[in-house]
Amino acid sequence: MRFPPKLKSASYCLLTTVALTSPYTQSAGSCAPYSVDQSAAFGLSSMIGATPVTTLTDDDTDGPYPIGFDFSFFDQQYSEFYISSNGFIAFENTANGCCSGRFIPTNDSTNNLISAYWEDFDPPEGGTISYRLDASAAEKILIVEFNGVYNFNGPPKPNSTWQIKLFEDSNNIEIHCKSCNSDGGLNTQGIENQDGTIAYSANNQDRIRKDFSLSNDVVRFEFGNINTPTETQFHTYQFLKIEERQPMKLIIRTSTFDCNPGTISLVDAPSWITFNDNGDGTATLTGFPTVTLDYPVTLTINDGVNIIEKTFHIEVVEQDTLTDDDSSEKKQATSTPINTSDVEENNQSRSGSLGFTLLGLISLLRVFRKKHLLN
Ligand SMILES: [Ca+2]
Ligand SMILES: [Ca+2]
Repeated sequence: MRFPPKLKSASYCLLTTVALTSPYTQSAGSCAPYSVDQSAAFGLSSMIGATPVTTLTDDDTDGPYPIGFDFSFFDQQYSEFYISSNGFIAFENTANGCCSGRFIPTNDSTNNLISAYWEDFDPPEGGTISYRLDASAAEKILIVEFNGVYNFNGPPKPNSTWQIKLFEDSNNIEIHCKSCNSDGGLNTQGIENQDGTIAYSANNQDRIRKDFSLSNDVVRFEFGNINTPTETQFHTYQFLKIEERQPMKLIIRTSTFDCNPGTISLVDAPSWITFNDNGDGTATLTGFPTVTLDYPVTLTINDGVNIIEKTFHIEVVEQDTLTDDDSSEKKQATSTPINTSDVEENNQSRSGSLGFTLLGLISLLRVFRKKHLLN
């Protein structure tokens, strides 16, 4: 469902996490257990004899339902799955993902999932949701179908039809979008691992929290087809914008040519920034900026063979000047990414006073704005 603008804004910052960016076909800091293939033939499977799922209401998850075989997802075995009415399935009873497709990977309340076309869907408005085990071939296939399902506020918006298929032997995943029709919201298609640290999606980031539609489209996530990085690189935006007098926690992600974590070192940064190499291919920058300025920060990764140096810019702006319109998409458009990118920030430096952890610069700022408004 959608909230009235003011209420939605408040709820949004409590329920939603937003990362500035997200990967694509592999995670920074590790080698990839999946490859993404868009060359397979599109085709919806027969749903004759399928089990209907009639209990899903708006913004709801239901399950567990039987997969029908043991399925390996990011190296974990599952025999059951859950369905969210907002367009994804999961291997644990996650939040329902209201009310639009989120960034993946993001460690939030919705992880461990396969998203065909995550947005604000509302099953009671029409269409059917069902699942079926196809055991007609040597390799069993689980098919989960959304057929003619409407977004919230339903007709006259166009409905959407897709299938998610899980394959027993290969542990591959296919998403077949017959008609995934945007209502102008932000959709997410892809897969995300158990702790929200690795995700895969087709077309780089064009299907992660974006307004897109698909017709007769298929994406296959092939398990065990290792995408070994061929170079050592930073996965973080070159330019970041934050507000003054707010605690900053910024995670820099890197990956190396051999998939082993490199050593990240600080070369140059303003005195208010504290640097830590986390030893897992990430480094954390924390600090409390009090002066508005453009601050260059220079880091290196040592992958054991070469040392890669990169300079980032953190622009500190006046308080309350970043608006909700400073959406991550706009930031993304105006930033210069260094290859792919991944930036996270959370409010742990607030001593847990909010009782939860947020990832994402935008969320943090929204929380502060909300607190400011409430105070
Ligand atoms: Ca997540
Ligand atoms: Ca919904």
